[in-house]
Amino acid sequence: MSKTSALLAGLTGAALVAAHGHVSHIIVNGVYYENYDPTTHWYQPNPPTVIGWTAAQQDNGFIEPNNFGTSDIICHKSGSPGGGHATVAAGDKINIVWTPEWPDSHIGPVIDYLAACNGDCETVNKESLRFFKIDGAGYDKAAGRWAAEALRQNGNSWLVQIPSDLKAGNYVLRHEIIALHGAGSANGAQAYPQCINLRVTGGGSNVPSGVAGTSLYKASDAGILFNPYVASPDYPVPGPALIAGAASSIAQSTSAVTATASATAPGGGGANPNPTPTTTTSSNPAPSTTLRTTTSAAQTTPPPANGNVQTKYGQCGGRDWSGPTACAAGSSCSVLNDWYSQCV
Ligand SMILES: [Cu+2]
Repeated sequence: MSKTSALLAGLTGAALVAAHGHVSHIIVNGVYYENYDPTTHWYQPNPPTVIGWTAAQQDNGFIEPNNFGTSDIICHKSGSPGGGHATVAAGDKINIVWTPEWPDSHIGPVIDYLAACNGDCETVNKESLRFFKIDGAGYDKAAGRWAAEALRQNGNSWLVQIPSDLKAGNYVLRHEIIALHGAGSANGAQAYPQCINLRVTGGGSNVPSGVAGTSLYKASDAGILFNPYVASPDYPVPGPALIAGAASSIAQSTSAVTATASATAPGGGGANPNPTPTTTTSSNPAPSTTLRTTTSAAQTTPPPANGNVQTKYGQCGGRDWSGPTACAAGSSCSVLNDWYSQCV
């Protein structure tokens, strides 16, 4: 990691503690692949070519249940394909690493899907993707914890195994945490989908059928409108059934990094410049023209919470909460339930 990227990582890491998160990288057999970073790459005129999908998640935010029928649920807000991919073998275990720290209040399931691209994933139409579920963990009664808590305890990472009999080809991996701290109320769940392009080698002939991203969940699903604040909850993981032979999750562990690789561009050539995102957002907190023409850390990093003021989407109250209760300008503290209030 260069001095500059180390500085960026340090600055953004500090600012994200009170926010949510995104997948920062994946590790495949010790090899580190950088993911799309919405808090910096979004603002760069020529962001690096990465394996992860570009999305308007500059706030590390989420998709709300009322939008589960829109294309934003497929690969996050205004998602568009990553410019490259990582290569994995069928049967490989991939460590998917989130930015530190996933908020401990954000309990809920961790779910992984694959969808065949039937061609290059870098140019795929996301509406054509059909996702099949390769794992999906909710509440583990034996361990007494939610999958998102297990992820936190596993170095903010999740280990996913590519089915060993999967047919070789290009696939989008859709990894997702659904936070349930507000899910006892209508439209209170929060989906954090993260999409990554994979070329799967080896394998067999298995081509599971799947469903469109816009058909994965409904706001009224039992696992979406759900009060998690009960003893030993009976939680139904939402979405389609697991594919045959799949487990809800594999044994979790972290992965050591022994090498770093760049995303492979389609056709196997060198890295191409990633197209500048063509979508814009009116909720961008700062003038986009300024941000898009600069790459300095100071101007691409969201302002950190200042002392007693919580950043937008951060926690601002709830039982046993001792942190800030005031919200940054442009947001106000909203009580979601006895356990959690949020700056929105
Ligand atoms: Cu949140």
